[in-house]
Amino acid sequence: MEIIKTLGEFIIDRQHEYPDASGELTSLFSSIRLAAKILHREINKAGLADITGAAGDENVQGEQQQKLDVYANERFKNALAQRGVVCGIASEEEEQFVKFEETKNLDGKYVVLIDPLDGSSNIDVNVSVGTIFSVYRRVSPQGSHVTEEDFLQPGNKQVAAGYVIYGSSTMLVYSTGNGVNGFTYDPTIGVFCLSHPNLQIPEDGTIYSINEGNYVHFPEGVKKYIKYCQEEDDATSRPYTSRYIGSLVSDFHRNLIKGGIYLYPTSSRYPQGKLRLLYECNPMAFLIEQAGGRAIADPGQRILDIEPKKLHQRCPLFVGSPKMVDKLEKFVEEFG
Ligand code: AHM
Ligand code: MG
Repeated sequence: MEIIKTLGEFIIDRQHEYPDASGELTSLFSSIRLAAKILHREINKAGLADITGAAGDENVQGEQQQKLDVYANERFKNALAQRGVVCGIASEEEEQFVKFEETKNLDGKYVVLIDPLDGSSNIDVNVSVGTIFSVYRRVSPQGSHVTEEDFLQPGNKQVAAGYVIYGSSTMLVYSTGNGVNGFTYDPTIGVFCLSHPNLQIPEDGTIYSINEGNYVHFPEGVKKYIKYCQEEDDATSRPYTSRYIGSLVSDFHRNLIKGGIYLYPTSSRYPQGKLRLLYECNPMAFLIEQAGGRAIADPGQRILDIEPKKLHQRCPLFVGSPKMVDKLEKFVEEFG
C-alpha cells in the first residue's frame, strides 16, 4: 500500500533541521493549514452561496474588495492570533498592520505578512485563486507591542514563505529555507499530503506569462523581450508559449512546475509595478530561489535585497527559470 505523508508528519520529521526549534513555527503552520482548509471549503461553494462579488468596500489600493477577500482576511487573522506565536500581522487587505494585544501574543516571536486571497477578481468566473504568506522573526523585543519595523524587513530575512492554491485541487506549497515542498489537500480525509517533494524549477523553459494587453505601456527592454519570445528559432524552441491566468499564484505555480517566466513590469499605468513587495513579490522570490530560480525587480536588483519603505509598496517582478530571467535581464539592461 502507498505510504502517505501528511503535512503535520512532514513538519515534525523536519524539526531536527532547526536546532533552536521550539515548536512555535510548527504551531504557526497549523494555523495557516486550518485557515486554508476553511477557505478551501468556502471557495468550493462560492458559486452556491451568496459570497462572490464585491463587498462594497475598497481595499487600500482603491480596488473593490470581494466578499471572499474580507472573509479570507478575517479567517487567517483569527487563526494566526489564536496560538500566541504571532505578535501581529500585515495584510494586503488592511491599511495598517494589526497588533495582537493579548499577553500570549506579545510574547510571540513571529510576524506574518499575508495576501489572504490573491487574484480574487477571478472567483466569479471559477478560476484558481490563492493565499500568499510570509513569516519573519520580529525585531522588536518579545513582550512588547509589534512595531512597523517588524514588518519592514527585506525579503532575505524571511523565515518561511508559501502559498495555498485553490485550484482543481487545493495545494499548499512552502519553504522554510531548506527547499520547497508541495502538499495536496485530500478533502475526503481532511489532510494535506506530500505530493511534490523538493520542487525544483527547470533551469530553462518555454512559457512566458505577462498581461500583453498592456504592451504599449511597457518599457522598451520588456517589449523587445516579448518580441524575442515570439520569434521563430528551432534551436531555442521559440516561439515560446504565452500563458497568463491573471492570478499570480496560479501563474507562478504553473511556471514553477513546467519552467517559465512571469513578468509584471512597470508601465505608464503602474509606474512602480502593480504587485506588492511585501505580500506578493518577497514570498514568491523566496520560494523561487529555494527552487533554483531567480526573482528580480530590475537588472541586478534581487527582489529579496530590497529594503522596504512602506507596507503597501509596489514593485516590478520578473520571476522564474534562471536562464529565462537572465535573458530578460539582458534585454532590460540593453534597452531600458
Ligand atoms: P490582487 O492582489 O488585487 O488580486 O492583484 C494581484 C493580481 C495578481 O494575482 C495577478 O498576477 C495580477 O494582479 C494581474 O494583474 P492584471 O490584471 O493587471 O494583469
Ligand atoms: Mg494580491
